[in-house]
This record gives sequence, C-alpha cells and structure tokens, in this order.
Amino acid sequence: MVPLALPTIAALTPDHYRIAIYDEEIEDIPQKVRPDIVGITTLAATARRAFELGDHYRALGAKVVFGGPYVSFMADEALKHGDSVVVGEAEGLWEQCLADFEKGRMKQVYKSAEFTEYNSQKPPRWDLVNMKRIFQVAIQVSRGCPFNCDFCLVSRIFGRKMRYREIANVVEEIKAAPSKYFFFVDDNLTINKRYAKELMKAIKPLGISWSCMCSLDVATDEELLHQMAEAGCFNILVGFESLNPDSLGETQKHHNRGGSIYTEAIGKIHAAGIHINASFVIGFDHDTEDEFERIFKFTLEHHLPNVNLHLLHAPPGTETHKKLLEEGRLSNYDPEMGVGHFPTIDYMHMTRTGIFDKYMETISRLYSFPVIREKAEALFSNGAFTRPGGEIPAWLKARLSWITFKEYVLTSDKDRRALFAFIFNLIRRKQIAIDRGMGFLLSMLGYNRHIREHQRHMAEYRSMVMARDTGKWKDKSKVT
Ligand code: B12
Ligand code: SF4
Repeated sequence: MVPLALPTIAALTPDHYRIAIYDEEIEDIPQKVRPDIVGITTLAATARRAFELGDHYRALGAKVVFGGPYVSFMADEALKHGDSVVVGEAEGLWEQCLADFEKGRMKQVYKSAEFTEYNSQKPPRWDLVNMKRIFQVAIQVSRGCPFNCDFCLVSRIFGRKMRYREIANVVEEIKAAPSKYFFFVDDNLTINKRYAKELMKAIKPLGISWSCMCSLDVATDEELLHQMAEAGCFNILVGFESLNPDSLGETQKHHNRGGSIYTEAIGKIHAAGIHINASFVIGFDHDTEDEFERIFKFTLEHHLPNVNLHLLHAPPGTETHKKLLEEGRLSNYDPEMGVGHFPTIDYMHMTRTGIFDKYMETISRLYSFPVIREKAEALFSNGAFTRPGGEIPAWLKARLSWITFKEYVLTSDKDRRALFAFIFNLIRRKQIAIDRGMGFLLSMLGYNRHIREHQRHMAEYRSMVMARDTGKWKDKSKVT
C-alpha cells in the first residue's frame, strides 16, 4: 500500500497545483523531478531517508515541508532539513502552509490547537498513485483511540476522543477508489459497535474485500462478526501485544485481558472465516526470553499462522520514549532501526544481542513451512474459509498463479510442496475457496521470504546489534 497521508494531502491541495506522488517503497523518484514545493511524510523508521530527500530538494531550490508521526514530535530536527513542519493532522494547516508559500512567508511550524472535525473528507487522490504497483488501498473512517498505551502514538496524534466520518461519505470514497481491496487503517474499527454495524450494512452491497484492525472483543458481538464477514472482511489485525499480564499492565494496555477469553474469541473469529493477524511485542521490563516460547506455543495452540512479532522500540512522542530517555536507556538510539525487527533500547532482562538472536530464532520457527502447515491443518479443518474473496483483475490473477506455481511447485523444498499439496487438496474438495487458498499460500510466502532476506544479512545485522549492546539494564542500573 501507499501511505494514505499522501493522497489525502493531495486532495487538500488547491486545483492550481500540478501534483505528483512518489513512494520509494514501490518506485524510484525520477531524477528529472524539479518541484517548487515538496511534502514529505515521516515515521521514525523513514526519517533518515526523509531528511536526505529534504536536503536534496532544498539544494534544488524547492521549499520542503515535513509532516507525519515522527516530525510531529521532532520538529527541531526536521527544520535542519526543511522549511516547515506540519504538526499532527494536515487538514486546515496544509492549505494554510500553501497559501503562505504563495506569499513567500512560510512559517517554520504549523500546529493547530484543536483536532479537525473529521466528519467527512475529500476522496484521496489515488489517481496520482501508480496503481500498477499496488493492490489494495488504505481507507480511514475514524480517528482517535480512547486508550493510551505507552508504546503507541495514536492517541497522542489523533486524540482520545473518537471522531467518525459520515457513512455516506465513506461509501462515496469506496466507490471512487481504484481497487476492490481495502485496508481500514482505523486503529480499532469496531470500538463503536453501533457505528460499525451501520458501516457494515452500507458497504456490504459494494462487493469489496478488506482487512482491518480491532480488539478481540469484536467476538463478543456475533451479529457484528457475521456482518463483517458478509461485508467482505477476510482478515483482522489484533494487537495482543503481550501474553505477560505484568507487561500489559506496565504498558497501560489494561483492556487486553488474556486467558480463556482469547481462546473463545479467536475460535469465533475463525468460525466466521476471518483470519487473524496476531501482533506481539517483546521487550517490556517484565519480559524475559521466555516470552518468545510463550508466544510461539500460543500461536500454535490457537492456529494462528499470521504472526507479527516485534521487539519493543520507542518512537519519539511515546511515553515509552520519554521514560527510557529519562532513565538513560536509549544509548545509540537509531530511529531507522525502529521497525520492530532490531533491538533499539536497553532491555531490562535481555541483552540486545540476546533478544535479537532469540527473535531471529523464533521468527524462523514461526514461518517454517512445517509449522505453517500444522497450523493450516487445524485452522482450515473448520470449513469456514469457503466464502470467496473479492474480484482480482485477470492480469494479477495470472501473475499470482505463476508466482504460486513457481515458488511452491518448481521447488526442491519438500515442506513447501507439502503445504501446497495440502491447500490444493482442500481447494479441490471445496473445503476452502480457491482465492483464499492462494491468498494464504502467497501471504505465507511473503513472510517466509522476508525472514530469509533477514537471515541472509544476519552476520551484518548481528555485528551492528553487538556494537550497540551495552548489556542488560538490570545489571547496569545496579552498578550506577
Ligand atoms: C496503516 C499503518 C501501517 C501500515 C502502513 C501501510 C501503508 N503504507 O499505508 C503498515 C502495517 C505497513 C505499518 C507498518 C509500520 N508501522 Co504503522 N501505522 C499504520 C497506522 C495504523 C495508520 C497510518 C495511516 O494511514 N493513518 C492515516 C493517515 C491519514 O494519517 P497520517 O499518516 O498520520 O497522516 C496525517 C498526519 O500525520 C499528517 N501528515 C502525515 N504526513 C504528512 C506529510 C505532510 C507534508 C503533511 C503536511 C502532513 C502530513 O496529515 C495526515 C492527515 O491528517 C498508524 C496509526 C495511525 N492511526 O495513524 C500506524 C503508525 C504510523 N505505524 C507505526 C509504526 C511504529 C510502524 C512500524 C515501524 C511497525 C513496527 N514494526 O514497529 C512499521 C514501519 C513501516 C515502514 N516501512 O515504515 C507508528 C509510527 C510511530 C513513528 N513515530 O514512527 C504508528 C503511528 C502507530 C503507533 N503504534 O504509534 N503501519
Ligand atoms: S495500542 Fe491500540 S489501544 Fe493502545 S493506544 Fe494504540 S491504538 Fe489505542
């Protein structure tokens, strides 16, 4: 996906601007581009590159404006590489920034005292995005989160009071989008069940396929779960974060309660034919290396093949960042490494090298084909994944079929071939819809490839981690 911020901001830009959007995740920025003004979005993980681009375009004489979660808390750093920073939401501020640009009087910082109204918005300018390189588009219907987990920026950027778009406005956007596949980037799409049910009713006739994020309590409302499945939901990302109750308490994620509630909820979601993308974080002060095994076993017992395992990091603006900075635990801090795959802080009970080695070992096991197959056998035995997914353009179908065939059949890896044979048999016996079976094989391949890529650079990464390793914080804090 292309970050939603860019087509959203393009939609706010007055008509007399000629706009181009580039996303380096999917394409190179052409050398010949000579803009008058550039807007760059930033996360901690992308800030270094964003600043490099800022320097580059400034040297070419362009005005450079930064926005997004990283610079919203690091404006001073950003201003070394650009002319202006838009703090928080762009709506209202970006238009003001452009008006000032035209008068030659840009301010350094644009910041609003209030959150935007956010009951409707103009459709994002997907027409400016290279759709040949992407498959699904992002959509947002709400902003804010009533919770305030220490490691998260959401309520700090968008506030704790939920704001919702009018459903008719959302439907209009979906109809105008260039894809039938969507990712709702709302941090909890179902937190307001009444709104969620209205939304489901409105989008069901649109025939789209989509994934979203929500908490497990969605399963307490079977009507809603059923409506979601009917409206095209095929995957829910759930932030379990930790299976260690002390760590959940430590990070203020009190609403994750664990225990048998999880088992029941996961079972219900799977019974609705919806996959769960289970997201975990390891590295809280109460965590030891045992957490890795606990998560591994949990995902095996609950038949969860899609697992996102992250090492705790501390983006600026979060409470975690504030606390670790005060305690002196961000030595050698490199935001670019804050993608969840690398240790970036001084952990209480684990060395950086220790946590990294354990992380690599665990993700390699999680995404080994025999483990995926064991989970798939249990997961698909419930027969709930027979509802077909959405439409895929013919050219893409042909491409995906070829990739699946090449990677799963023309391979000497017998575990991979065994997984393919298993899924293929389910498809043949109509126990799983063909596109869902293919989608599963492709997503597992994606994870597996990512891990193999990581393993290929293991020596280089490990020496980088070792160079920054100053031991367990528990030992150091005793000394100081
Ligand atoms: C969807 C999403 C993803 C998707 C991104 C897919 C995509 N390409 O769109 C995926 C799953 C890949 C992802 C990955 C990661 N994500 Co993420 N993600 C989100 C999420 C949930 C929604 C982002 C979004 O689309 N928001 C809607 C848009 C409209 O909001 P926005 O981008 O903030 O833009 C608004 C303003 O910030 C501002 N703005 C933004 N850019 C600009 C630029 C200019 C010029 C201007 C004027 C204004 C402006 O205007 C916009 C409109 O008001 C956010 C949480 C959230 N609610 O925002 C986390 C979030 C952005 N992710 C976060 C993180 C940490 C990550 C990961 C590092 C995860 C990890 N492993 O730890 C990776 C990094 C990926 C990478 N390569 O960089 C953090 C970022 C913290 C930080 N400072 O870096 C967030 C804030 C969540 C959190 N828990 O705190 N993520
Ligand atoms: S982690 Fe989820 S629940 Fe916690 S503040 Fe962030 S968005 Fe809200």
